[in-house]
Amino acid sequence: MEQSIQSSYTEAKKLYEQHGIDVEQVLEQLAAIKISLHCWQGDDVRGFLNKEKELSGGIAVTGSYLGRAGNPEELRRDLEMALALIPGQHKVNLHAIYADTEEKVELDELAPRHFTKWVDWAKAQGLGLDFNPTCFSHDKAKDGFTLSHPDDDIRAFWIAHCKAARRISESFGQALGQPCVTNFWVPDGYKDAPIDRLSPRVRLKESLDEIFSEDISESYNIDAVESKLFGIGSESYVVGSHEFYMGYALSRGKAVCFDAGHFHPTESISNKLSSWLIFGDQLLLHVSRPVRWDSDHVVTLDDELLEIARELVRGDFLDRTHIGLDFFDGSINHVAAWVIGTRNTLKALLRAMLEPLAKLKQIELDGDYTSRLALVEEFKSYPFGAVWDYYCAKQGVPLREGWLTEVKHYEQEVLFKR
Ligand code: RNT
Ligand code: ZN
Repeated sequence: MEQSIQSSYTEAKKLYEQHGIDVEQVLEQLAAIKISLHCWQGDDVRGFLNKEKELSGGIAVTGSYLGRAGNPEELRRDLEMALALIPGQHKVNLHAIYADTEEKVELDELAPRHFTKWVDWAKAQGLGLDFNPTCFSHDKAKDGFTLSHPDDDIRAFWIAHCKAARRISESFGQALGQPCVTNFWVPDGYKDAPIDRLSPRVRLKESLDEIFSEDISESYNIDAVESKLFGIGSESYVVGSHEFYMGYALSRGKAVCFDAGHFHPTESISNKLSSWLIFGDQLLLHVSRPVRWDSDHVVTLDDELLEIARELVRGDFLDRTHIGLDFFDGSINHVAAWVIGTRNTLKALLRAMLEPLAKLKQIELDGDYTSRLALVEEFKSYPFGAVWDYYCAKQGVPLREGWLTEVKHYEQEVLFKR
């Protein structure tokens, strides 16, 4: 390791230690965290099953940056590139439409065999896998409804797809020796104010109960449900609202997925996590960045990301939290987007771990809010960057913006030649 990295780290460590922070232990804790990289950033949420289908479900990717992955091999290669530039051991999050198969297969017929290549790859790379049924970009989701559709046959199709998804997840969990988180998000909703808000919600509840009636061990698969306030075309009403899934997950022992972009623009998820985790057991995060709407921008190291990380650290929630990313920016290099978003998420966690928690908690209990504000603000300019650099060097990944040179090289040699 470069001498200056080591000496800056040693100096920084001394400063943190003055506040009782064990930096070595913090780095061990950080190394144990797995971030789930969402495969769909790599190809603008297209997938490989129905490539000709347009993205639907009220989500949108803008931008046409060259070089997005066009097949599973390219996507895996791009993920390998990104993962080589991110410290730690992580997971990859697949959507059902990313099946790697020559077979012409419908969503309700998908099976573990259609994902064998992904599993072999994950094993070889030492990665975990997470999974999602894809309840959009499909003819049967054209009118905006899936699991809550009034038509029995359409509902049955999506129920069969979601059941298939859980079996695939189970196979991932078994093969990789770590649980696969299956996240259920459906776009169902109305553009304009509905007359009947209740019936679609009752149907969604019944569909989910049917899907979850198949017993699958939690050591292989963990189910999560993701709410949303609105989408494009479902501005007035979304069936799977926050309250719906809070009730559902609590009564059924499921995890709740909080996506940072799925609430009112001035509402933030950081303030919700502690409430959920008093009553619920597990949490899934979709770390994302809404800009004026659920725009799914690449996450930056902003106040909300830091606040989310602080909540996880301060509440000691990391053991019960699955951290997934969910953004898709088609206007920049697809690999760089993963690297920026994941490194930022890790940096936010590191910064949160490097706060004098015991001291701050005591100060707050003593009612000394002046010191609370003063310390939190001063810690913002403590040398966490020196600790981050040391961590990257120790983990064998590029320091600071050094990763960008590698991405630019990869772009010239591989991505722009596609
Ligand atoms: C949509 C949800 C959902 C999707 C992915 C592709 O608003 O956030 O998580 O982004 O399933
Ligand atoms: Zn999401």
